[in-house]
Parts: sequence; structure tokens; C-alpha cells
Amino acid sequence: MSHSETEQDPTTPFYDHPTGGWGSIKSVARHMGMDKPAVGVLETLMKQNKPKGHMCTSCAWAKPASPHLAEFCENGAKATIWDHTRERCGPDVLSRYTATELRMWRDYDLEMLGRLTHPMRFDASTDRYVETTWDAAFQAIGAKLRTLDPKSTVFYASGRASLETSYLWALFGRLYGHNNLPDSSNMCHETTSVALKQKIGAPVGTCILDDFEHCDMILFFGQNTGSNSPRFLHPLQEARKRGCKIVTFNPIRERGLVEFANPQSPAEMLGGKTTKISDIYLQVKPGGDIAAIAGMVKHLLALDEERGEVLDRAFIAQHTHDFANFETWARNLGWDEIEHTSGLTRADLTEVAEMYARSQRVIGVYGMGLTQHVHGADSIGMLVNLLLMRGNIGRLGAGICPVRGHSNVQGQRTVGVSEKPELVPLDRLAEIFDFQPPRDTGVTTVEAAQGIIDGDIKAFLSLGGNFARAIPDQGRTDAAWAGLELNVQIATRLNRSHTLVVDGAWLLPCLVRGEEDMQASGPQAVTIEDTMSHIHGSIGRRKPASPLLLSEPAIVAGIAKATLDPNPNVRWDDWIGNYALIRDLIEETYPDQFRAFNDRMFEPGGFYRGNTARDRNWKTESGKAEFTTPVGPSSLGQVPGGDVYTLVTLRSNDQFNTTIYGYRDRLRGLDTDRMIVMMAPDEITAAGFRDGQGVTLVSAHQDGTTRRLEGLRLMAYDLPQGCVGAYYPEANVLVPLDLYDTASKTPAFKGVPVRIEAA
Ligand SMILES: Nc1nc2c(c(=O)[nH]1)N[C@H]1C(S)=C(S)[C@@H](COP(=O)(O)OP(=O)(O)OC[C@H]3O[C@@H](n4cnc5c(=O)[nH]c(N)nc54)[C@H](O)[C@@H]3O)O[C@H]1N2
Ligand SMILES: Nc1nc2c(c(=O)[nH]1)N[C@H]1C(S)=C(S)[C@@H](COP(=O)(O)OP(=O)(O)OC[C@H]3O[C@@H](n4cnc5c(=O)[nH]c(N)nc54)[C@H](O)[C@@H]3O)O[C@H]1N2
Ligand SMILES: [Mo]
Repeated sequence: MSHSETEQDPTTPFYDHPTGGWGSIKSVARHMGMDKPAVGVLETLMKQNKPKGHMCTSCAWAKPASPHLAEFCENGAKATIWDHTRERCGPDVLSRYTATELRMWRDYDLEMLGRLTHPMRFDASTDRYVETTWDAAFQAIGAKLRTLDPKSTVFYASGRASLETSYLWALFGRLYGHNNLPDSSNMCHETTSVALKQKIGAPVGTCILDDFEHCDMILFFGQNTGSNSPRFLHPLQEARKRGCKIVTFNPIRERGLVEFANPQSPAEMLGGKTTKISDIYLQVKPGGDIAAIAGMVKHLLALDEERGEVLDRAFIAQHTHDFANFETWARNLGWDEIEHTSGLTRADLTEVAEMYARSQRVIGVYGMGLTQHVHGADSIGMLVNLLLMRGNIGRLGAGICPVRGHSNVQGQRTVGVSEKPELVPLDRLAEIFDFQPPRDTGVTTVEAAQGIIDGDIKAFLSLGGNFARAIPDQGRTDAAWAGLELNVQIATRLNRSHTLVVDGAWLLPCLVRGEEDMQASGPQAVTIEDTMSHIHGSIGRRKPASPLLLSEPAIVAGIAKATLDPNPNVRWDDWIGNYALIRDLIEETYPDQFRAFNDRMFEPGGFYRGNTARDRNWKTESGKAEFTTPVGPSSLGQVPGGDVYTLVTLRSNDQFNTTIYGYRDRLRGLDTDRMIVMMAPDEITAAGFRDGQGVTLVSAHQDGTTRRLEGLRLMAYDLPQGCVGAYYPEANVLVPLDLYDTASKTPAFKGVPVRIEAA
């Protein structure tokens, strides 16, 4: 089950084409029929991710300086089609349904109502949204916020809003008086921000696209490229063709990492040819990555002892700290424990270690498979340890490459959307805007949810996203939502979070990135930061879905103006009239990273804001890169036993987070109602069940709370022993709110203990 010579997987009922190939284009075409795209969407797509075009609202993958003719992928196209649907969800549509009814709808059906067109107020007496005006909304929200303790309010952001909007959002929060600025990144790569900061002194990845042209090995941990960052498949395919080795660690054999057909290459498309992507594919147990890497580390130490020159001793001496402790820890580990916890064999792990020892330039890539575990920070730490052993950070063709999620999630943190005041230049803000910024730590996403449950949080303002549906312990917060005094949702389409309402809920519809944003000084551009710290300008050219829509910066400014006392240094109207002034403020706040911001924003490939770790300048406690050693009784990771399984919550190929585009998980060969539990066929039998049987998943987390998800069906699927898979967000009721990475509070969405009951 572990090695990868590719054959048709017998447990995938149908599988038409490899990712990137005709299958993708067909899927997009089918999709277009389904969601009624507005006219001209194909033209919009052809400009996507190109200078003077708009930057895709799907993933955060880098945008190359020389874009392909069509620099978009299947999922980027879906995102654009979704944004530019012909369907409208205006007051006429919303007046037909009560919130109580809408709450019962599927995520897909809510969003299928189409683009929101009017500002709406929730009227508790009729249990419906009713039309309002922008001015009424701003004044009422401002008046309410003025009566509340700022610390009892939360300003959540989902990683899509531009740098300009995000900067204003964070500034508004601080001028108002709190650092309660959690972000979707708290559920995602917060583990990265915390772990990489501690290890190498920079909270983001060190690689840029150029590195992928020079590496000779790539180690892939828990990142599903084919579905979640498909444009990454091009550099991967190129690397493979150069002879670069690729090794993947993932419990599931994800198609995009097995093989790939390039839609930009007529020869591959017409010839039905594909490139094999992974040389070795290891189906590690969920949470078994620390053990897997530890096995490789052990073998490297042995090899170095045997033949020398395997470790980069000069680099270790000059650039790292605490190697000796780490070495002792690794030497003392037993292979039995490593094999048991990782689910992989010593032979496989030593083979990968030998390959690593032969390679000169190695990149470690990772995603949610590492970050969303209770020991997520330790897993990232281990991958960095492995890279440091051979000096693979701060050198062309090598480095650590977290693949971020939302298209501007990294940028939001860069410009101040953070609950951690130590990451924000507060003194500078104090100087520029002449105020006393709050210095106390704000709430993370998990703490915000707990605050809503406990009644400590009175107001929730959401810059995009679908907080109530994306967080753990969905059910528990749903009920508590009614205790809020204010719920403000800035959004494009209706979702579950908009249906959990109280008197005092507002639904404020905004432009999407592809739409023209006209302000006093003319049409505006915005900027975003990709996963490789490059900043790109983005211009929307399409006619807005409704004349009543406002831009995100204008909505933030509208609420802020109605809330705050006047301050001569805070000029909301000027800033909204011309976003270049907001970029000037960003430059003034972060002069090293955003030098000449307005002049450079349309540089092909984006401008690089730099990364100290890439230059081997380690801004850590010791001034060096840190070797870290996992501690604690289950430092290698946990393996559930008896009747308890590790539940991994998964994205399908047909969704963007809680936005469900359709019910086909094409790359995994699944076409279902999403209410499935994937499980290894022999384990289904061993547990006394049968394929297709109706089951209920029950949380095995022992905290006295009952968590159950009924209406599921077992689905035989190629998974390691001891784990099951189910879709996010449907399975979020099973994820305990207090099950998170201890260092960063990122929920452990990939390591949820469950039991299976027959329905
Ligand atoms: N089309 C599309 N694109 C997206 C998104 C989307 O929903 N749809 N979401 C965006 C966002 S916000 C994010 S954060 C990213 C998410 O993108 P990814 O980081 O790829 O996240 P997931 O799809 O949740 O899971 C990643 C992989 O981890 C594997 N895995 C699970 N547990 C483990 C483990 O313990 N170890 C290892 N090694 N692997 C494991 C799973 O099998 C899966 O293949 O994608 C972004 N892009
Ligand atoms: N079980 C489980 N749970 C998870 C995860 C997991 O892997 N497993 N992944 C986690 C991760 S990585 C993330 S990032 C979070 C995602 O959490 P969120 O970012 O909060 O959720 P999304 O589903 O991305 O938000 C979708 C909504 O955003 C709104 N929207 C779309 N475009 C725009 C726009 O341009 N502007 C505005 N204002 N609104 C817009 C629409 O109304 C849409 O309904 O979920 C987390 N939850
Ligand atoms: Mo994410």
C-alpha cells in the first residue's frame, strides 16, 4: 500500500482523467452550465493572475512573471465563475424565507441563491432580513459599538480581503480599542506563523518560485496540490522533467501528487500523456509525520557516522542552535515506535533518507496535513530540523515552503490583522495616527468561539468568511450565537453564519475582486500577497453585480466613521477616494517591506517583500536557526487504539472551504452527497461493518460533551489503518473546540478521535 508505481486504484469507483488535464476543463465547462456564469466570464478568466488583470480569489499560490496563456486552473475558474454568477439574492429572494428555514439549508443551496445585492437588516419580529440603506446600517452599527466595551467585540477576517482593506480593518479595531483580530489563518497556517518564527525567525516560508527551478528534491507533507493549489502543478511537473525527485507523505494517494497532465501542453493533452509526479508516495498515518521524519533523521545520523559528510557540519556550527540535544533525542528513539506511529516501514524511510542525503538542494513543502494537529508546531519543527541538517535553508533551490490557503491570508497578517500585538508595529501606528493602541493580546479564532459560547463576546463583525461553519464544535456555537448583541457580516453570498441571527444582525454585500471599484479619484486597484511573499496589484474590470454594492474598504470606513471619534490623522474619506493613500500608509508603517509600494505594485511576478531567513539572518531568540526537540509522552504523535479512529476532515475537489461548488470529488473518484466516511476496506470488515453501511460518528474526546454526526455512509477507500476520512465542514460538529495545536491554537482538524456506530 505504500509505494507508488501508479495503477488504477481499485477502490476509486470512477476516475476519468488526471488532474490538470481534460478532466479539469470538462469539469469547468460543466460547472459553467451549473452556476449560470454572467456573459464575458471567459474573457475575465483570460486576464486572471496577469499584470493589470485581477488576482484570482481562490488559492494563494505564486503568480509567475511570465504567465501562461491561461494562468488559471480548474478551481480558479470555479471561483471566478462563482463570483460572477447571474443569480442574485436580493430582498425579493430573502423575503421568501425565515432565518429559521434557511438555517436548515445545505451550504450549497444557500450560496446558490446568488450574489447579495442590497444591505440588509435582520428583523426578529418577522424572522427575516429586510432591506435597509447603507447609511442606516453604518449609523446603527456605530451607535451599538459605541455602547459596548471594545474588548467584548471581535473583528474576524477571512483571508480574501485585500491588503488595503485589511490594513483599514486592523486599524479600525485598534482605534476602537482592541486586538481581537482573529483571522481564518488561526484555523489554518497559524501553526506556521508560530513555529517558523520560533525556528528560523520568520513567520512565513523561505522559498520563491525560482527555487523550484533549481531544487533536486522536494519533500511533500500533507498538501493536496491538485485540488487546492493546482497552478503549483506546473512548476512541479517542470521540476520532475529536470530529474528532481519528489517524495510525498500523505495518508491518501491524492491524484495531483501521483500524476499530472498539463492543460497548457497540446502534446500532453492530445496524446493522453501524463507526468508522474511522486517518485515515492508514502501513506503515513495521520499525525505520524514526526515519527516518519524522525526515522529519516536517525538514518541520516547513522549514514554520517558510517561515511561522513552527510550532515552539513559547518552550517550546523555557524547557523544553528541546540543540535546536540536534538541528536541525542533522535538516537534514543526506537525503530519499533517510529514504524508503529508513522505506519511506515524502516525500509521505506531509510530509502527516502538516502535520497535526501544524495540531494544537494531540497525543498520541504507542507499544508494542513502538518498544521492541523495537536502537535502541528512540532511537526513543522521536525521538517525544519531535517532541512537544517544539510543546510537546506537560505540557499537557492532549497527551503521551507508552506502553501497558504486564501488568496491574501498571508498578506492580512503582514499588514496588522493579528490578535498578537507583538507582531504589529504598535509604536509606529501610535505615531502615525496619534493614539494609544491597545497592548493586550486579543482572541484567536478558537478563543472567539469560546467567548461566544461563554457570553463574553457581545458583538461579532466579520470581514468575509463563514466563521460559524468553519470552526470546530459547530453545533455548540450555533446555539450561543443568539446571545450576541450585534452580528455584522460583510459578504458576497449567503452562508450559514448569516442565518444565525439576532435582532441586530446586518448583512452587508460587497464587490468581489473581479469587479470595477469606482471611487472619487477613479477606478481603484488593490493588492494581495501570495504564499511566497510577493505583492501583486489587482484590477477588477467587470460591472458590479448590483449598483448598491460597496467596496470592502468603503464598508470598513463607513462603520469606522460611525463608531469612532474624529481624529485629524484618520481620514477615511480621503483614503476611500484614493486607495494609493492607503498604500502610502502601509509603506509608512512597514517601510522595509513596502518601499515604493505604489510604484512597484504591478511588477510582473509581484515584488518581493523579503525574508530574513532566506538570507540566513535568523531573528530568533538565540540569533540562530533552532533545532527543536518534541517533548512529552506522546512526542512522536498519537496512535489511537481499540475502537477509536483518527478522523481526518477533508476538502473535496469541488469546494472552496465552506463554499460547496458541487458534489463531485473528481480527483478522488467520488461522486456522493458528501455524507460519507472513508475507511480502508479490510478495516471495515474487521470492525464488523460493510461497505455502504449507514453509520454515525461519535467523538471519543473525553470532556463530557456529546458530539455525534448521523446520516453517514461507510465508503471503502485506500487509507492507512486506524483512520477514517470525512468532509469539512459537514464533520465539524465532531471537532472539539479545545483540541488544537498547543503552540498556536490551530484546531486539530486532521486528528479527531472518533468511534463508529452502526446507524
Ligand atoms: N479548490 C480549493 N482550493 C483551496 C481551498 C479549498 O477548499 N478548495 N482551501 C484553501 C485554504 S483556506 C487552504 S488552508 C488550503 C488547504 O490546502 P491543503 O493544505 O492541501 O489542505 P487539505 O485539503 O485540508 O489537506 C491537505 C492534505 O493533508 C493530508 N493529510 C491529512 N492528515 C495528514 C497527516 O497527518 N499527515 C500528512 N502528511 N498528510 C495529512 C490529506 O490527505 C490532504 O491531502 O487550500 C486553499 N485552496
Ligand atoms: N474540519 C475542518 N474545518 C476547517 C478546515 C479543515 O481543513 N477542516 N480548514 C480551516 C481553514 S484552513 C480555513 S482557512 C477556514 C475557512 O474559514 P472562512 O475563511 O471563514 O470560510 P470560507 O468558507 O472561506 O468563507 C466563505 C464565505 O466568504 C464570503 N466571501 C467570499 N468572497 C468574498 C469576498 O471577496 N469578500 C467578502 N467580504 N466575503 C467573501 C462568502 O459569503 C462565502 O460564503 O476553515 C477552517 N475549518
Ligand atoms: Mo485555510
